[in-house]
Amino acid sequence: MNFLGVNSREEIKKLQEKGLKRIIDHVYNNNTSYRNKFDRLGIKPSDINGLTDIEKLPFTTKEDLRNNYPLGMSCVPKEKIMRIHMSSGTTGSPVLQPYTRSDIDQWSTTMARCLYVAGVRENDVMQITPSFGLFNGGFGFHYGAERIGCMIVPAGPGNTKRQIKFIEDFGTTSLGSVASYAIRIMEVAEEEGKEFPNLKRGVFGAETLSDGLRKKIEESLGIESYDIYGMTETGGVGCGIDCNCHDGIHIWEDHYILEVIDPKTGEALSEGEEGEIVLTSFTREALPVIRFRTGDIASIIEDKCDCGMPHRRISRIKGRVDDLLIIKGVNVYPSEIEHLLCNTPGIGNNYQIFVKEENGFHDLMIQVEGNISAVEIKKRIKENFLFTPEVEVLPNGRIPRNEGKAVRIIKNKEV
Ligand code: DLL
Repeated sequence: MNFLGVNSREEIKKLQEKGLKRIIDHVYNNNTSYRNKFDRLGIKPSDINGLTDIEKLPFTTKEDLRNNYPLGMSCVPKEKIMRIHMSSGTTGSPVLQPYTRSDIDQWSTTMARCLYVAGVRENDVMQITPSFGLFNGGFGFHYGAERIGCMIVPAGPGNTKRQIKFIEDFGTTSLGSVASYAIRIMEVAEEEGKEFPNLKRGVFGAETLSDGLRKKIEESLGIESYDIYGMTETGGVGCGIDCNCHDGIHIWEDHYILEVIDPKTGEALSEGEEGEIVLTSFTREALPVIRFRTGDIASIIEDKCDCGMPHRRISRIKGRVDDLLIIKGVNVYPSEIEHLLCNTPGIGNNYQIFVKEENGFHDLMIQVEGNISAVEIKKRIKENFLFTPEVEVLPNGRIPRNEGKAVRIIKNKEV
């Protein structure tokens, strides 16, 4: 089976041009919410004749999807829907993504490609630790691994000692995980003095993981790790992954049109400029998103990758637009603080940042675990970011661990 799909940029461009036109017809003709939005702006499907016309189209936001909960943005009759997935978010209605048979096939194709690029083959054993439920992670890994034909251990999250036993008992070669759960597996394996000679790779995503922490996990578990990207709105995990050059995440451009915009003005940015990732899922049927504002910050990498794949890359996700902290006039993403903490000897793998926000400015209190003085950490942060936060060093095990995504940024709460 050809897991890699396309071979050249010309092929991608042709698919995108045809795909954009087809998907605009589809959403306009089959969904009143999309049609009303286009009509209000005086846009007709016949106005979209080439890729550059995409800029005429309005963005789709999380709010649009929330406001149309449950199936107000679906473009197919309910009988065609075979599945739903959902992300709860922190406020308001959940965001729901319906899938037709064709969407599940598209998902299997893109996820199989991700796993293939990470080196997963038929003779591998893939242990899937994200949950199988409304969260898309577990099923996404499952469909990809099933398409490849490897042995699947659908462990789901939690019970880390049992996960470790499974890795040993089944000779797991490939671990799929939400990034912070990989940290948990590493910690418990270290506590128990376990080594995993069969384990070759980890496919981690769903949240930012600094290079420092990624390296620690790789060294401790003896694996190569891959950064997989995706979200509920675009049809789940699997929009892209880094290849073994590990220099940015390839986005599968035969399924997604990639743009980067200035999050404040909405204007398109050039390759190399950092901004908000915008994706159009032009091969999906039930709920294709048109110019979806992901809220994720990254930039498009200009050069062609040494691996030879024609799909462009984005830099690792730096954080979310609303994660940006402004402290004494300095703009910083929590992932940059994480990177510094990971490269500071004596600090453990878990941290929490408590943020107090007043009039758009932030004050920080950072909690870490480890054997290091708060004064030393403050000094390092001051040297790198020119501000001094409050710092508290706790004994190991005091910061709560999660089985899903970690809660690392806590806003406006008294400690
Ligand atoms: O987190 C999908 C996923 C599952 C990806 C398992 C990877 C592994 P949602 O719950 O809808 O879906 O959350 C999507 O998670 O907009 C990003 O902010 C963040 N995210 C996803 N992948 C990465 C990544 C899943 N590799 C939101 N690096 C996205 C950083 C990521 N953040």
